[in-house]
Amino acid sequence: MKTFHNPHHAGHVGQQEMFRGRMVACHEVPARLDFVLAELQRRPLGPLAPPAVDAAALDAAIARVHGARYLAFLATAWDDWVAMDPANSQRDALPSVWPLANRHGFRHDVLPHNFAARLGLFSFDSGSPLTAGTWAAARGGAACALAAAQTVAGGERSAFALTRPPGHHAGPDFLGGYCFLNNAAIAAQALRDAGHARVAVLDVDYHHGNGTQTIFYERADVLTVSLHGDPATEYPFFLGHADERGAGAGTGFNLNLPLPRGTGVQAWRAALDTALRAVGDFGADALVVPLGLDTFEGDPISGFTLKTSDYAAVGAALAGAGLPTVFTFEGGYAVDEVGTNAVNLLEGFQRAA
Ligand code: SP5
Ligand code: ZN
Repeated sequence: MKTFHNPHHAGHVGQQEMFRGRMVACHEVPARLDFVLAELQRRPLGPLAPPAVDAAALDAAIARVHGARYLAFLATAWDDWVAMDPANSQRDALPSVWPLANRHGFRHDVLPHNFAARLGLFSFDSGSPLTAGTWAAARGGAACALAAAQTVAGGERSAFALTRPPGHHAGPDFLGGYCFLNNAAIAAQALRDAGHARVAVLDVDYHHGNGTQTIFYERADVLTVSLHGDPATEYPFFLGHADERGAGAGTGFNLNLPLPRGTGVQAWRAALDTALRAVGDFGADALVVPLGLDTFEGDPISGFTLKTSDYAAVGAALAGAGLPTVFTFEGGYAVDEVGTNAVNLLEGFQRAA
């Protein structure tokens, strides 16, 4: 399979994230991608290149998923942050005030002039630092997703968008969970726009793919399925329960399979089989897999216990869907092992495909 890697990723480098009243070192670091790239050079699965997509086509693909007001915010966010105070150039931008939801009476329709307020309006956590290179890195990641979708729409069996920051927590008009643009959603929408009638998203990251769920929640043409740590105890907490089945025309086209912290490979694989049956029943003609490796037993912020030796079979099971497949790189914070785990899964897919 072709891999499109993001040459701008290292410009997004957060210093610290807020965690329970303390600032702690960021888990989502540039070395994550470098380890996957190094492992793909050791065990090649196919061509490895930066994406070559038309700038106007890229902006159009991003705008199919994210709102204009949010994109305008992101494009100038760093400059606006530094304009607040020149000393901010040495600090990450993190929000500290939020409007919650409209039902609390706070206005979402009036755009604040104050940048700190705008950052809160478009964020749902204080763990996702926005830095000098964030916009270029996020846009470069969307280019990887679009290039991967174009490759698969052009007839190849699979493609991998190797990028960071990750994407599956980002919604139509919000960032969070280390995510700014939803690469998996951009790929899914690009597949729809290229003529695939029914696209399934099967999210295997440890954390619920809340952004992707929200983007497609009222649509019947994109099935969203996620297996993840139970939001009753696990991030992102406020979405990802089993009773969320979609709304309006999308009713029945979202499936959440929450699993308790501590879940091991046997129960996780059973949930994956349930997810794959749903993809088959839906009659998908293309598949997007937001590929998080934070299900790994050694992950520092997660709670499942999959082993390095489990991932090849996971890839083979995904290949069993028999669908043209785009992978997008999401979480996975055991940095030393993330490359081996990712390539084990992708190699398992490719051997079985
Ligand atoms: C893409 C993705 O996997 N995003 C995950 C975002 C999780 N953010 C909250 C994690 C907080 C963990 N902090 C642990 C500190 C341990 N000292
Ligand atoms: Zn995750």
